[in-house]
Amino acid sequence: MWTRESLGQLVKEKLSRYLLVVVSNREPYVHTLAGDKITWHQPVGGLTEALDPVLRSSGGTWVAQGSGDADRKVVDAADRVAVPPDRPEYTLRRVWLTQEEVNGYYLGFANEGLWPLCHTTSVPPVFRDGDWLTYKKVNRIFADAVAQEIGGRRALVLVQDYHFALLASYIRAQNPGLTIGQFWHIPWPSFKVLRTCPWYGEILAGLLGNDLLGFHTPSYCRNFKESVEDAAVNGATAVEAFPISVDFRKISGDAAAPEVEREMDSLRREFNLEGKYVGIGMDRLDYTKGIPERLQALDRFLEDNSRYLGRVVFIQAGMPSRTQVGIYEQLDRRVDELIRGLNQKYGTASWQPVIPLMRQLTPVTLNALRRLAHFCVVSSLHDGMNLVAKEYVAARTDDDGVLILSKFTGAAEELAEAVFIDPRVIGEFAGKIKEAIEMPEEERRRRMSALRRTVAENNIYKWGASMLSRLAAIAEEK
Ligand code: GDG
Repeated sequence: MWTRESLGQLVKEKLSRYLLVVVSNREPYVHTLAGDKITWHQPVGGLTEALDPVLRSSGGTWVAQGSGDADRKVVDAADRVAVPPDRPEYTLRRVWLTQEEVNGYYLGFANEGLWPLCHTTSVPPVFRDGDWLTYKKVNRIFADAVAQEIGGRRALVLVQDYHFALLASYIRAQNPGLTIGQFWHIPWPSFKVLRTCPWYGEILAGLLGNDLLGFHTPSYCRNFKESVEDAAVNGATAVEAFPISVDFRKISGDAAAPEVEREMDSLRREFNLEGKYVGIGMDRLDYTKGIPERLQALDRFLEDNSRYLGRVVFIQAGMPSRTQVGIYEQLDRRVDELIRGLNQKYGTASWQPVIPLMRQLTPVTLNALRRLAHFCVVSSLHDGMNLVAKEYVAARTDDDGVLILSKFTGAAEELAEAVFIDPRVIGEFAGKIKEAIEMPEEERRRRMSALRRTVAENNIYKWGASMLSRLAAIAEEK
């Protein structure tokens, strides 16, 4: 079983001759001003949760966009700061972008173009030439920062995600001998869908600048290889599946802490949860996560099963995200309306079926919610992996709780003992909520222990170790 220690060992044995450079849009630590004091936090999102433990084991440099209002105050003359700020283990190199650059590259091309292109939902991608030019420009800015960090050293570069489709080829143009890998955290579409992007040829060629390209599942790898074939572009990139995961041991340990139990008590009191069946949904507010569908299924469940009125409470937690993009604003409003509608339709003076918790929650509260929940709903319409599902499993040290999981998540390929749903088939989905609530204890325990074994073994350190050993092996062959 891979652990933080064994990954650290692997890094020492195989990577000590190299500087490890990770590149992502979002930084793993953000510094902000609170009055005249500087504070810091780790932002929400699967990517940071997944990669910080890897760099903390390996040391090295993480290159990312500076986004906090105190970020510039804490960097040195070369825009570097040691992190984690309270116990430095590696270097964060911040890249500064103008608002116009962020609009075109991040909000525009990455989030209004590539995100909907790669996720098959009903939201169409928007492709503006101006956004594309800015995306290329920002990929060049990051390539220059990476080159500066590396200098003349031997390095392994690990690029993250769809914000940097062109980065590997730009880095390679400056430094042909480097070993570069990239992990694409979202699905890869079929060629029929991909070619609706006017610049798909350049995107494929850019990604083929990598020595190694990772996706969560074999089916995304297949889609990519077929795209390369159908588009008749060439490259010698190894394309392989590396299913991402969570720090199972840490979450299990943290979830069992006494302060989590105190928080569970206080949530029980605050929301009157005693004696109720508690369900949770816990997502970044994104249209790919199937949140309206989940609320509709809950509505149908209550409509069909009136004996559960007053006995089930669903807590929808999670942060609004990408709020500058119009479609996200619309989603926030729709979720809000659906929740209000449900509470008006069924609520009484002493009971509301849905409790919205749309604010930044601490890890203690998140773990308390996971432990309180008889069932957790992950209803994505399409999701590269989904870490929420794995975190729920990791927190259930009591071997209890039911995971209701959309079959359109990468996680569904690993978590075989979940209760599977097609989130668009509302009647069936409602039936699965009932099934989860009524599942006999013995079956819940059998399923949860099996899920826990899977996530314990296929943890974040295994993900990091497999990608890094592949990359190191490629570097050795050069
Ligand atoms: C992308 C891919 C892939 C959520 N709400 C709060 C909060 N969270 C945390 C969760 C989890 C993370 O955010 C979300 O991770 P996901 O994997 O579910 O989803 P994306 O953000 O869409 O991530 C996804 C992932 O990349 C990794 O490759 O799995 O498929 O779409 O860790 O717990 N955390 C806090 N407050 C919240 O309100 N603190």
